[in-house]
Amino acid sequence: MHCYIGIGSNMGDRTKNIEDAIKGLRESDGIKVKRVSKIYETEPVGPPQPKYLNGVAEIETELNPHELLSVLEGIENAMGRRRVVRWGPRTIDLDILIYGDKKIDEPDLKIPHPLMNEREFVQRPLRELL
Ligand code: GSY
Repeated sequence: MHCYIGIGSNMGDRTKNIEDAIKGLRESDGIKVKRVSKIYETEPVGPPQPKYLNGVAEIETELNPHELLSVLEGIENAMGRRRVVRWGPRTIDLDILIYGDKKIDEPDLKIPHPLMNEREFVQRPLRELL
């Protein structure tokens, strides 16, 4: 399936975090990274916090949406992400934005990502790849 993954970081070495996350995607079974957008520095949306680096990766995957989510969470956890403050700063954030033309509305997984059309930090890199 053809998918788009949102990537963001605003803690620590943001550039390295983004690179490590993309490396994590490349090394994951069942995922092929096709293209990566430019990485943009963006103003934080939500509570006051440091600026983000944001980008989007286009992937092909054999994984179903829940398996893909679990791989993304595995990469986040391996990179030391802790879910402390909702909408707060994070080392790395990986979101499934689009999974083919599939629509899912479950408590733990909503596809397409419900806020992606309102977020310029998602739209700008995504436009490059669509
Ligand atoms: O939703 C992802 C985390 N996040 C971001 C982000 O990735 N970029 C920007 N610019 N602001 C954000 N606020 C939150 S929460």
